[in-house]
Amino acid sequence: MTTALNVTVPDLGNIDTVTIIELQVAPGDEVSKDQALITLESDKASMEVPSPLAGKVQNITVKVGDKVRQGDLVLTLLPNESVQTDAQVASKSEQAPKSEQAPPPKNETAATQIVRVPDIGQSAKVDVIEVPIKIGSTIKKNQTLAVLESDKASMEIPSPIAGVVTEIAIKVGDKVSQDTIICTVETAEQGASVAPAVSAPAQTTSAPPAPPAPVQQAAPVAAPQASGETYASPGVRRLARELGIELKAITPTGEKGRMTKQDLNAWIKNRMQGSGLGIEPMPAVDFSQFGKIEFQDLSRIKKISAKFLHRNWVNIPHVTQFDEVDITDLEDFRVQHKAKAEERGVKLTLLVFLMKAVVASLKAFPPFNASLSANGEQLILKHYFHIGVAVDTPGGLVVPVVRDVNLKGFMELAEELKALSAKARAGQLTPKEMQGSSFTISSLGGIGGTAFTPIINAPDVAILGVSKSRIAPVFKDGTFVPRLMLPLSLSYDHRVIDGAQGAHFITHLAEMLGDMRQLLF
Ligand code: CAO
Repeated sequence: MTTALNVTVPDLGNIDTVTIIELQVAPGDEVSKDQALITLESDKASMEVPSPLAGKVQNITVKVGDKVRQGDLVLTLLPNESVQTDAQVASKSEQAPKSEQAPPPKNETAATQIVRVPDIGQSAKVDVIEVPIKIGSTIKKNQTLAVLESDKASMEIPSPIAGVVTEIAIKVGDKVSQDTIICTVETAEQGASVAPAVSAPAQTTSAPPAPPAPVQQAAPVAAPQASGETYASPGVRRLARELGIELKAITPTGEKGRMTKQDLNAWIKNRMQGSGLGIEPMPAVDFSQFGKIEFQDLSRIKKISAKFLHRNWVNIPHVTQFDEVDITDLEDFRVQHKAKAEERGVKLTLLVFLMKAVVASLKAFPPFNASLSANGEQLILKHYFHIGVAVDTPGGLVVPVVRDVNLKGFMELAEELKALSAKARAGQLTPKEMQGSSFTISSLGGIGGTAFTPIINAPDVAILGVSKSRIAPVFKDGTFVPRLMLPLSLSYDHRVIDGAQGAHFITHLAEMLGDMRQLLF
């Protein structure tokens, strides 16, 4: 039987407590050996707790924000291969023996300070992954001079002094260890005092460097706001580096301006979506610079529909055909039968007549009652007539489907529409009730507007937008007469339907709505 393994906080050197700043795994996740599980941070540096073995995360006993000490349990792991011990497994940091001291650069002067790599808590050489300074840069005290990364942690090396960088001794890709010279800094004051993490001042060129500082004094992570640097865990930095991504391009959302893995993933996703079209993604704008703002979460439905609407909008070449239909006689008929419908507890609105008229036009023009095959080479013609109806709900737009509209009468449709829209507004529609449409109607007629361009509810190939009817003068039999005109906006997929078919369809629909008796044929 596989024994669960306790993974604990590793040796933290001289650091007493650290904060959990990121959980990189969740219960149930399969992890490989050495995969980062959790990111810890002191006020000086961040480090990752690697998985001691390959296996499955069973339980996580800490959460982001928790303060932990060396030996504290962070999670339990079910190893892939059974282990013979129930001892706790902790990732051990190697103790840091003093490394050899590099000689100081030749051009030291009395006002020049040499800055060296402090005690980084390990003897092995680590990678230089960023050198965010240039020769001639004026730097502040605590400004990051270099970012170093081992396979367990990344750390930013702050400048112990303010001044001007006169020489840089390292570059990205170099391997460094304690006391490697980073740069020389010309200070404002001669003989200015240096932090313990830094070598002795230049006037003591021949003297050995000052003893390296303990790790907690050596590697404070510069606050991003203060230094303009990016604040990210080693895993995020590593991934960004592997993918050639400049972390500075990404807006961090983590605590204290920290770049999280989610920030990086969201940025990559956004780029992928954007680059698929060959266009730049939307830039992140800090609107607070222009005035007071607040954040409001989008509703769940809005988030879901946003994806589908965007997908449909960019994937389908839309054409929208507009028309105005004379529904004067239809409205008379509707008003005549309204009371009868009310007796049955339903509202006989224009929508049910539109649904029936649309079915007649779909029968006359089968490509409108179809979907394009996934490879784009075939039209799938449907012999059923299920009509999607866009319903505005407090949570956002949903599209329940009324099935077999061709087989149902006006009253039955009115009843079904009433039930479906009530369910939609109560957020009780089942996924099945929103699937299988062959054509969709989006009616904004009860609200207003003269026309709009509806987005096709793929895999449908067309959608009918309906705006508010109004009395307008129509020239008929040699004179202007007041008629009730209904604006229609038909969007169709131009890969499937050409302009002439679009115009034929809407003209046919106008005829049906103009004289509903034609539905009998
Ligand atoms: N012109 C003028 N009046 C209209 C009309 C039109 N085209 N369509 C409906 N009306 C009237 C109705 O007759 C009703 O009037 P009374 O209250 O005086 O009887 C009133 O407007 C309200 O109608 P309704 O909205 O209750 O009923 P409906 O059958 O027309 O529509 C439904 C039902 C569910 C489609 C609708 O309520 C709705 O949610 N529409 C919004 C759909 C939407 O958001 N689409 C946008 C998608 S793209 O983002």
